[in-house]
Amino acid sequence: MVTPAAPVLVLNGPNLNLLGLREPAIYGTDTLDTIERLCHDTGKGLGLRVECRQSNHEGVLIDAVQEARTAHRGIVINPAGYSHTSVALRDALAAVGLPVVEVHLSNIHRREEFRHHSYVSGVADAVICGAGAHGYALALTHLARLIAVD
Ligand code: CA2
Repeated sequence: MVTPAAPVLVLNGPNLNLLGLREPAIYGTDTLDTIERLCHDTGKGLGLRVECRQSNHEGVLIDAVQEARTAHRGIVINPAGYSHTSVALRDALAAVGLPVVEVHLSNIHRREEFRHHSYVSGVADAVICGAGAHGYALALTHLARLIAVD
């Protein structure tokens, strides 16, 4: 029997479960559910199986990254607020040994100063920000290239 290729992980951080319900001027009107469907559809077109997870808890995100080491082929992550605070999440991503693409819906560089720095960016293979929900499709497309050359 041929073992099916492992999926890629799309990991969303704190408060992204509120997408579409508040702050549409900044984050758009798409819900997390819509974004996850976009990821599954984009993955299908790229020949990638996609698994999506969201958590509001730093430790749960870190556990998901650690588990991805053996269960997934790559990670697309929107660390949300933890981008700007979490050395622990950065350390987990640095150790995972998989291609990582960081995505942000908004252009974090056009926003408040405290959002300009992401701890995750220094360990990500690529960073996409400001493209809204489409950024996830771009991130998966790039992840597929990184996996292909691996
Ligand atoms: O632009 C992004 O994707 C962010 O990662 C979103 C984070 C923010 O802390 C980052 O600086 C940039 C916030 C996600 C919170 O999303 C909400 C959505 C609707 C209502 C309230 C929060």
